[in-house]
Amino acid sequence: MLKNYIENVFEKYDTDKNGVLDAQEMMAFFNDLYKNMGTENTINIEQAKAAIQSIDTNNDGNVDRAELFAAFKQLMAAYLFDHYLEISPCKTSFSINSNNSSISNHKCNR
Ligand SMILES: [Ca+2]
Ligand SMILES: [Ca+2]
Repeated sequence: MLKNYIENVFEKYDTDKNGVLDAQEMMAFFNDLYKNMGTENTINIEQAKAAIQSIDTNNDGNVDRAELFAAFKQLMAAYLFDHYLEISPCKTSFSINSNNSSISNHKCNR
């Protein structure tokens, strides 16, 4: 389901057909997404670049299918947690501090 969606996104927004979304293409994608959600929000090229940076795991400056897939999975998980289960994933994750071997609850910074 999500995979098909990702394919459609690339079909539509990867306008130069090089298999990755660059900042221009991401900007078009996000702005259409906002329009479909009925919000007046738009993002500019700088915001598109920042968005790419946050999901660009191999740091090539572009978003490939796997990166977009991972980003959407995270987004949807966060959304589901927030809206349906009313617990945020960041509230339920713990980390072990190797310095003093304490276990700390992650603070939600969203
Ligand atoms: Ca492209
Ligand atoms: Ca990349």
